[in-house]
Amino acid sequence: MKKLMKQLTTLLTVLTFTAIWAGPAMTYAAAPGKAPIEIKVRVSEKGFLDEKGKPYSAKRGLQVPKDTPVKITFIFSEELTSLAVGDTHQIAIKSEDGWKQETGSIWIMSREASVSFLAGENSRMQYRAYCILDCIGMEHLTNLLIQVV
Ligand SMILES: [Cu+2]
Repeated sequence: MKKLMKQLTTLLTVLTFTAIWAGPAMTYAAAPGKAPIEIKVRVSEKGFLDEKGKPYSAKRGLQVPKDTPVKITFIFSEELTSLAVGDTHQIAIKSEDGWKQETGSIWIMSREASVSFLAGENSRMQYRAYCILDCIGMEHLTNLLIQVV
């Protein structure tokens, strides 16, 4: 009896791992040929900035190709001379249908956090990224538009 229980436990463990590994594989199978893209976005009291430090705005957002696995990495980029260097940010990304994901928090000692999603999944056309914590400059961290093209 004990031996049978042990075998069952082993079987369950194997099944669990199979499910974990099969999950992401199936997501990618739905989008054959589309290579994943990674976008880095800097976060500071000035707002969301591109890798060169140029701000995103209502008129200047991100565009991601449909059916492409997208990873957006947010990078804590406060200047050391600013009070905001003591801040913590945490970014949520939300779509028009209510789908939402949150990054971990980013701060001076842990500067990067990401969200990953399949662009355009369930007919989503647009996403919006914003900071969900009280921070200096939070009025500039309310509206990074990500459009599916
Ligand atoms: Cu913030």
